[in-house]
Amino acid sequence: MRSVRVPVDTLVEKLRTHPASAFEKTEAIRTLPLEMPVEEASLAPYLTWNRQHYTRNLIDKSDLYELLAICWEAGQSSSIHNHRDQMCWMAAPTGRLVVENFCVQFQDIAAGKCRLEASNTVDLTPENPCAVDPREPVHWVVNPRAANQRAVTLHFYSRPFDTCVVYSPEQGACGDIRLHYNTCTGNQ
Ligand code: 2CO
Ligand code: FE2
Repeated sequence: MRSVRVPVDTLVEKLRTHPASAFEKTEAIRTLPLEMPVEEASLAPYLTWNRQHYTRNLIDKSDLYELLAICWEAGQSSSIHNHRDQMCWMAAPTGRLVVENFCVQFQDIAAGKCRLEASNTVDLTPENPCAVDPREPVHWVVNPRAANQRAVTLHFYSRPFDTCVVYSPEQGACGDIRLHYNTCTGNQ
């Protein structure tokens, strides 16, 4: 059953009631985007667009989590990346994206070397929010060019998430990067 959409502020109020333990396993937050799907109009203050790269827009942040709105032009994708030892949940109030997961067969981050194998793909749509599997946390997110539409996704990260490892399976290379916000209009 689809629930009635709510303003993003209502979702934030609800998120803030969750104890630290809710952010340590996938279950509690996984169902939230289905129970409280977000009204697209309420995301307007957080939407920015860049033709070169998806944009990361902070909505809310505490010691326990951060919530971002990510804006994707048609054809944009993330790099292949991990979430370190943190949790990640994703919902798509607007758009139909694809998450492709990878299995890490070997990695030596200090040496910048890795071997990845493509695993499964999951649709990230309004009907199907996703939780990153902590046992297989490497993925990329694609807003397919063929979809021919902009997409807006909500990303819930357990604890503020400001670095990750990015991977190039073709080159067998990996390395740390820092993540930045394009906008920080939300509460911090
Ligand atoms: N993790 C990426 C980021 O925060 C977005 S893709 O899916 O999590 O930039
Ligand atoms: Fe991710």
